[in-house]
Amino acid sequence: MGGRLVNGTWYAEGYEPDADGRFVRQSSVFRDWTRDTEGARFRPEAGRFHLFVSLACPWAHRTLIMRQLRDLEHALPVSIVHPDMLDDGWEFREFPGSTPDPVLGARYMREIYQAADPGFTGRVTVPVLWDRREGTIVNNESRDILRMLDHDWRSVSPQPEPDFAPAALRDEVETTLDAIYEPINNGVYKCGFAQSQAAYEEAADDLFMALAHWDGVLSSQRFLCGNQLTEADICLYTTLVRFDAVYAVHFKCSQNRIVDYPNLWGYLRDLYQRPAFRETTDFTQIRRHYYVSHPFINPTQHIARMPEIDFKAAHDRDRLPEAR
Ligand SMILES: N[C@@H](CCC(=O)N[C@@H](CS)C(=O)NCC(=O)O)C(=O)O
Repeated sequence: MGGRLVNGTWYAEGYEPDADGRFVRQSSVFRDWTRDTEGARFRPEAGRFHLFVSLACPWAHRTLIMRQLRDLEHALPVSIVHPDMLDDGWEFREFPGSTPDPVLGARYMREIYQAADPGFTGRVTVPVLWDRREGTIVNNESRDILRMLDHDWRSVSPQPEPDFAPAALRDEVETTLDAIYEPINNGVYKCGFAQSQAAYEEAADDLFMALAHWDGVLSSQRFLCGNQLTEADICLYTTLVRFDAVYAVHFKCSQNRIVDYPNLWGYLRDLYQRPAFRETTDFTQIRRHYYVSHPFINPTQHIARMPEIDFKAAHDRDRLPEAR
Protein backbone atom coordinates (compact mmCIF):
# COMPACT_ATOMS: atom_id res chain seq x y z
CA MET A 1 0.00 0.00 0.00
CA GLY A 2 2.76 2.45 0.88
CA GLY A 3 2.34 6.06 1.78
CA ARG A 4 3.42 9.59 1.16
CA LEU A 5 5.84 12.11 2.53
CA VAL A 6 4.24 15.48 3.20
CA ASN A 7 6.82 18.18 3.89
CA GLY A 8 9.18 15.39 4.89
CA THR A 9 6.77 13.60 7.27
CA TRP A 10 5.55 10.06 6.46
CA TYR A 11 1.85 9.19 6.27
CA ALA A 12 0.74 5.64 5.43
CA GLU A 13 -1.92 6.03 2.75
CA GLY A 14 -3.23 4.37 -0.38
CA TYR A 15 -3.94 5.86 -3.78
CA GLU A 16 -6.41 8.70 -4.25
CA PRO A 17 -8.59 7.98 -7.31
CA ASP A 18 -10.07 10.69 -9.54
CA ALA A 19 -13.77 11.60 -9.27
CA ASP A 20 -14.73 8.61 -11.47
CA GLY A 21 -12.67 6.05 -9.58
CA ARG A 22 -9.71 5.97 -11.96
CA PHE A 23 -6.19 5.28 -10.68
CA VAL A 24 -3.93 8.29 -11.25
CA ARG A 25 -0.15 7.82 -11.09
CA GLN A 26 1.84 10.79 -9.80
CA SER A 27 4.57 12.18 -12.06
CA SER A 28 8.17 11.69 -11.01
CA VAL A 29 9.70 14.66 -9.24
CA PHE A 30 13.49 14.37 -9.51
CA ARG A 31 14.36 14.89 -13.15
CA ASP A 32 18.05 15.88 -13.27
CA TRP A 33 20.24 14.19 -15.86
CA THR A 34 23.68 12.56 -15.83
CA ARG A 35 25.63 14.05 -18.74
CA ASP A 36 28.98 13.00 -20.08
CA THR A 37 30.24 16.52 -20.75
CA GLU A 38 33.04 18.56 -19.21
CA GLY A 39 31.77 20.48 -16.20
CA ALA A 40 28.41 18.66 -16.03
CA ARG A 41 26.95 18.59 -12.50
CA PHE A 42 26.24 14.85 -12.61
CA ARG A 43 28.92 13.32 -14.82
CA PRO A 44 28.78 9.52 -15.17
CA GLU A 45 31.67 7.92 -13.36
CA ALA A 46 32.22 4.42 -11.99
CA GLY A 47 31.33 4.21 -8.28
CA ARG A 48 29.88 7.71 -7.90
CA PHE A 49 26.20 6.85 -8.41
CA HIS A 50 23.92 4.25 -6.85
CA LEU A 51 20.66 2.72 -8.00
CA PHE A 52 17.81 1.89 -5.61
CA VAL A 53 15.35 -0.64 -7.03
CA SER A 54 12.81 -3.31 -6.29
CA LEU A 55 13.02 -6.58 -8.22
CA ALA A 56 9.23 -6.69 -8.09
CA CYS A 57 8.63 -3.32 -9.68
CA PRO A 58 8.24 -3.19 -13.47
CA TRP A 59 9.56 0.40 -13.63
CA ALA A 60 12.70 -0.37 -11.65
CA HIS A 61 13.16 -3.62 -13.59
CA ARG A 62 13.63 -1.57 -16.78
CA THR A 63 16.73 0.08 -15.35
CA LEU A 64 18.19 -3.25 -14.18
CA ILE A 65 17.91 -4.69 -17.68
CA MET A 66 19.69 -1.72 -19.24
CA ARG A 67 22.33 -1.77 -16.51
CA GLN A 68 23.10 -5.39 -17.36
CA LEU A 69 22.95 -4.86 -21.15
CA ARG A 70 25.54 -2.11 -20.71
CA ASP A 71 27.56 -4.25 -18.29
CA LEU A 72 27.42 -1.55 -15.62
CA GLU A 73 27.09 -3.91 -12.65
CA HIS A 74 30.44 -2.78 -11.21
CA ALA A 75 30.24 0.88 -12.14
CA LEU A 76 26.72 1.37 -10.83
CA PRO A 77 25.95 -0.64 -7.66
CA VAL A 78 22.34 -1.34 -6.64
CA SER A 79 20.34 -1.74 -3.46
CA ILE A 80 17.29 -3.96 -3.64
CA VAL A 81 14.37 -3.36 -1.28
CA HIS A 82 12.25 -6.09 0.36
CA PRO A 83 9.28 -7.06 -1.84
CA ASP A 84 6.59 -6.10 0.71
CA MET A 85 5.39 -2.51 0.47
CA LEU A 86 3.02 -1.88 3.37
CA ASP A 87 2.45 0.91 5.91
CA ASP A 88 6.10 1.92 5.98
CA GLY A 89 6.54 1.77 2.22
CA TRP A 90 9.62 0.13 0.73
CA GLU A 91 12.05 -1.24 3.33
CA PHE A 92 15.55 -2.67 3.43
CA ARG A 93 14.99 -6.01 5.10
CA GLU A 94 16.27 -9.52 4.62
CA PHE A 95 14.73 -11.53 1.79
CA PRO A 96 16.32 -13.74 -0.87
CA GLY A 97 17.61 -11.39 -3.57
CA SER A 98 17.20 -8.23 -1.46
CA THR A 99 20.10 -6.22 -0.05
CA PRO A 100 20.77 -3.68 2.70
CA ASP A 101 21.43 -0.04 1.83
CA PRO A 102 25.19 0.61 1.99
CA VAL A 103 24.80 4.30 1.11
CA LEU A 104 22.93 5.69 4.11
CA GLY A 105 22.40 2.47 6.05
CA ALA A 106 18.70 3.27 5.79
CA ARG A 107 15.94 1.02 7.10
CA TYR A 108 13.24 2.60 4.91
CA MET A 109 13.37 3.87 1.36
CA ARG A 110 11.72 7.11 2.50
CA GLU A 111 14.97 8.01 4.30
CA ILE A 112 16.63 8.28 0.89
CA TYR A 113 14.03 10.84 -0.17
CA GLN A 114 14.29 12.68 3.16
CA ALA A 115 18.07 12.86 2.77
CA ALA A 116 17.72 14.32 -0.73
CA ASP A 117 15.04 16.79 0.33
CA PRO A 118 14.02 17.08 4.00
CA GLY A 119 10.80 18.83 2.95
CA PHE A 120 9.88 16.37 0.20
CA THR A 121 6.20 15.90 -0.62
CA GLY A 122 5.16 12.94 -2.73
CA ARG A 123 5.17 9.16 -2.92
CA VAL A 124 8.36 7.24 -2.25
CA THR A 125 8.93 5.26 -5.42
CA VAL A 126 11.63 3.16 -7.02
CA PRO A 127 13.75 3.33 -9.13
CA VAL A 128 15.97 6.07 -7.73
CA LEU A 129 19.33 7.15 -9.15
CA TRP A 130 21.38 8.53 -6.27
CA ASP A 131 24.55 10.64 -6.35
CA ARG A 132 26.94 9.78 -3.52
CA ARG A 133 29.01 12.90 -4.07
CA GLU A 134 26.24 15.44 -3.57
CA GLY A 135 24.14 13.11 -1.41
CA THR A 136 21.04 13.64 -3.46
CA ILE A 137 18.59 12.03 -5.86
CA VAL A 138 19.42 12.72 -9.49
CA ASN A 139 16.31 11.17 -10.99
CA ASN A 140 13.42 8.87 -10.04
CA GLU A 141 11.79 8.30 -13.43
CA SER A 142 12.55 4.93 -15.01
CA ARG A 143 12.26 6.13 -18.57
CA ASP A 144 14.86 8.85 -17.93
CA ILE A 145 17.22 6.49 -16.11
CA LEU A 146 16.90 3.97 -18.94
CA ARG A 147 17.83 6.64 -21.50
CA MET A 148 20.75 7.89 -19.40
CA LEU A 149 22.27 4.41 -19.04
CA ASP A 150 21.71 3.85 -22.75
CA HIS A 151 23.19 7.13 -24.04
CA ASP A 152 25.11 8.98 -21.34
CA TRP A 153 27.06 6.16 -19.72
CA ARG A 154 28.87 4.92 -22.83
CA SER A 155 32.32 6.09 -21.71
CA VAL A 156 31.87 4.22 -18.40
CA SER A 157 30.42 1.09 -20.00
CA PRO A 158 32.48 -1.92 -21.14
CA GLN A 159 29.57 -2.63 -23.53
CA PRO A 160 28.68 0.74 -25.14
CA GLU A 161 26.96 -0.82 -28.20
CA PRO A 162 24.36 -1.21 -29.56
CA ASP A 163 22.35 1.97 -29.18
CA PHE A 164 18.88 1.06 -27.90
CA ALA A 165 17.35 4.31 -29.16
CA PRO A 166 19.45 5.10 -32.24
CA ALA A 167 18.97 8.43 -34.03
CA ALA A 168 17.31 6.81 -37.05
CA LEU A 169 14.70 5.17 -34.82
CA ARG A 170 14.49 7.79 -32.06
CA ASP A 171 11.07 9.17 -33.00
CA GLU A 172 9.61 5.72 -33.38
CA VAL A 173 11.02 4.61 -30.03
CA GLU A 174 9.51 7.67 -28.31
CA THR A 175 6.15 7.21 -30.00
CA THR A 176 6.10 3.53 -29.05
CA LEU A 177 7.09 4.22 -25.43
CA ASP A 178 4.21 6.72 -25.25
CA ALA A 179 1.82 4.35 -27.01
CA ILE A 180 2.40 1.43 -24.62
CA TYR A 181 2.58 3.50 -21.41
CA GLU A 182 -1.05 4.40 -20.65
CA PRO A 183 -2.92 1.34 -21.94
CA ILE A 184 -0.36 -1.35 -20.99
CA ASN A 185 2.40 -0.38 -18.50
CA ASN A 186 0.11 1.81 -16.44
CA GLY A 187 -3.02 0.11 -17.76
CA VAL A 188 -2.61 -3.05 -15.67
CA TYR A 189 -2.50 -0.85 -12.55
CA LYS A 190 -5.56 1.07 -13.76
CA CYS A 191 -7.43 -2.26 -14.02
CA GLY A 192 -6.28 -3.39 -10.59
CA PHE A 193 -6.74 -0.14 -8.70
CA ALA A 194 -9.97 1.03 -10.40
CA GLN A 195 -12.47 2.11 -7.77
CA SER A 196 -15.54 1.88 -9.98
CA GLN A 197 -16.75 -0.76 -12.44
CA ALA A 198 -16.76 1.86 -15.19
CA ALA A 199 -13.14 2.83 -14.53
CA TYR A 200 -12.18 -0.87 -14.61
CA GLU A 201 -14.05 -1.51 -17.89
CA GLU A 202 -12.42 1.50 -19.51
CA ALA A 203 -8.92 0.39 -18.45
CA ALA A 204 -9.54 -3.25 -19.49
CA ASP A 205 -10.86 -2.17 -22.92
CA ASP A 206 -7.78 -0.03 -23.53
CA LEU A 207 -5.41 -2.72 -22.26
CA PHE A 208 -6.74 -5.60 -24.36
CA MET A 209 -7.12 -3.44 -27.44
CA ALA A 210 -3.48 -2.39 -27.14
CA LEU A 211 -2.28 -5.98 -26.58
CA ALA A 212 -4.15 -7.13 -29.70
CA HIS A 213 -2.61 -4.27 -31.66
CA TRP A 214 0.98 -5.10 -30.67
CA ASP A 215 0.38 -8.82 -31.18
CA GLY A 216 -0.49 -7.90 -34.77
CA VAL A 217 2.59 -5.72 -35.18
CA LEU A 218 4.81 -8.52 -33.88
CA SER A 219 3.47 -11.01 -36.44
CA SER A 220 5.74 -9.53 -39.11
CA GLN A 221 8.61 -7.97 -37.16
CA ARG A 222 10.79 -9.23 -34.37
CA PHE A 223 10.57 -6.17 -32.10
CA LEU A 224 8.22 -3.26 -31.45
CA CYS A 225 10.20 -0.81 -33.62
CA GLY A 226 11.32 -3.20 -36.36
CA ASN A 227 14.22 -5.61 -36.49
CA GLN A 228 16.22 -4.09 -33.66
CA LEU A 229 15.86 -4.42 -29.88
CA THR A 230 15.11 -0.97 -28.41
CA GLU A 231 14.19 0.69 -25.12
CA ALA A 232 10.55 0.18 -26.07
CA ASP A 233 10.98 -3.61 -25.90
CA ILE A 234 12.55 -3.35 -22.46
CA CYS A 235 9.59 -1.28 -21.28
CA LEU A 236 6.99 -3.67 -22.68
CA TYR A 237 8.85 -6.74 -21.41
CA THR A 238 8.69 -5.80 -17.73
CA THR A 239 4.88 -5.62 -17.93
CA LEU A 240 4.42 -8.72 -20.12
CA VAL A 241 6.59 -10.96 -17.97
CA ARG A 242 4.45 -10.14 -14.90
CA PHE A 243 1.14 -10.49 -16.71
CA ASP A 244 0.08 -14.13 -16.44
CA ALA A 245 1.66 -14.67 -13.02
CA VAL A 246 0.20 -11.58 -11.37
CA TYR A 247 -1.81 -9.08 -13.39
CA ALA A 248 -4.22 -11.63 -14.85
CA VAL A 249 -5.22 -12.69 -11.33
CA HIS A 250 -4.43 -9.89 -8.88
CA PHE A 251 -5.28 -6.92 -11.14
CA LYS A 252 -8.21 -8.70 -12.91
CA CYS A 253 -6.51 -8.43 -16.31
CA SER A 254 -8.39 -11.59 -17.04
CA GLN A 255 -9.75 -11.36 -20.57
CA ASN A 256 -6.72 -13.06 -22.12
CA ARG A 257 -3.35 -14.24 -20.89
CA ILE A 258 -0.13 -13.44 -22.73
CA VAL A 259 0.19 -17.14 -23.63
CA ASP A 260 -3.05 -16.72 -25.62
CA TYR A 261 -1.36 -14.29 -28.05
CA PRO A 262 0.89 -16.26 -30.40
CA ASN A 263 3.16 -13.35 -31.30
CA LEU A 264 3.34 -11.65 -27.91
CA TRP A 265 4.05 -14.99 -26.24
CA GLY A 266 6.85 -15.89 -28.67
CA TYR A 267 8.24 -12.37 -28.33
CA LEU A 268 8.16 -12.59 -24.54
CA ARG A 269 10.06 -15.92 -24.58
CA ASP A 270 12.57 -14.48 -27.05
CA LEU A 271 13.30 -11.61 -24.65
CA TYR A 272 13.21 -13.76 -21.49
CA GLN A 273 15.83 -16.06 -22.96
CA ARG A 274 18.36 -13.19 -23.17
CA PRO A 275 20.52 -13.09 -20.01
CA ALA A 276 19.91 -9.41 -19.11
CA PHE A 277 16.17 -10.05 -19.14
CA ARG A 278 16.08 -13.50 -17.53
CA GLU A 279 18.63 -12.84 -14.80
CA THR A 280 16.83 -9.68 -13.64
CA THR A 281 13.42 -11.42 -13.52
CA ASP A 282 12.59 -12.78 -10.05
CA PHE A 283 9.12 -14.37 -9.93
CA THR A 284 9.32 -15.03 -6.20
CA GLN A 285 9.82 -11.35 -5.41
CA ILE A 286 7.34 -10.26 -8.08
CA ARG A 287 4.53 -12.50 -6.82
CA ARG A 288 5.23 -11.81 -3.17
CA HIS A 289 5.20 -8.04 -3.74
CA TYR A 290 1.89 -7.73 -5.51
CA TYR A 291 -0.20 -10.29 -3.63
CA VAL A 292 1.03 -9.05 -0.22
CA SER A 293 1.32 -5.30 -0.75
CA HIS A 294 -2.25 -4.46 -1.73
CA PRO A 295 -4.53 -5.74 1.06
CA PHE A 296 -7.31 -3.44 -0.23
CA ILE A 297 -7.63 -5.74 -3.27
CA ASN A 298 -6.28 -8.99 -1.77
CA PRO A 299 -7.22 -8.95 1.94
CA THR A 300 -5.96 -12.51 2.62
CA GLN A 301 -2.54 -11.60 1.20
CA HIS A 302 -2.22 -15.17 -0.04
CA ILE A 303 0.21 -15.55 -2.89
CA ALA A 304 -1.36 -17.20 -5.93
CA ARG A 305 0.53 -20.12 -7.50
CA MET A 306 2.88 -19.53 -10.37
CA PRO A 307 1.04 -20.67 -13.54
CA GLU A 308 2.59 -23.56 -15.43
CA ILE A 309 4.11 -21.60 -18.27
CA ASP A 310 7.47 -22.35 -19.81
CA PHE A 311 9.48 -19.21 -20.51
CA LYS A 312 12.39 -21.39 -21.58
CA ALA A 313 10.47 -23.23 -24.32
CA ALA A 314 11.82 -22.73 -27.84
CA HIS A 315 10.36 -19.69 -29.59
CA ASP A 316 9.88 -19.21 -33.30
CA ARG A 317 11.10 -15.62 -33.49
CA ASP A 318 14.29 -16.50 -35.34
CA ARG A 319 12.19 -16.59 -38.51
CA LEU A 320 12.11 -12.77 -38.27
CA PRO A 321 15.40 -10.92 -38.88
CA GLU A 322 17.27 -9.24 -36.04
CA ALA A 323 19.75 -6.39 -36.61
CA ARG A 324 22.55 -6.18 -34.07
N1 LIG B 1 6.89 6.85 -13.16
C1 LIG B 1 7.70 6.12 -12.23
C2 LIG B 1 6.85 5.14 -11.44
C3 LIG B 1 7.61 4.41 -10.39
C4 LIG B 1 6.65 3.69 -9.42
O1 LIG B 1 5.47 4.06 -9.30
N2 LIG B 1 7.14 2.65 -8.72
C5 LIG B 1 6.30 1.93 -7.78
C6 LIG B 1 6.71 0.49 -7.67
S1 LIG B 1 6.07 -0.55 -8.92
C7 LIG B 1 6.47 2.47 -6.39
O2 LIG B 1 7.59 2.61 -5.94
N3 LIG B 1 5.37 2.77 -5.71
C8 LIG B 1 5.39 3.22 -4.36
C9 LIG B 1 4.13 3.95 -4.00
O3 LIG B 1 3.37 4.30 -4.91
O4 LIG B 1 3.92 4.17 -2.83
C10 LIG B 1 8.79 5.42 -13.01
O5 LIG B 1 8.51 4.91 -14.10
O6 LIG B 1 9.92 5.38 -12.52
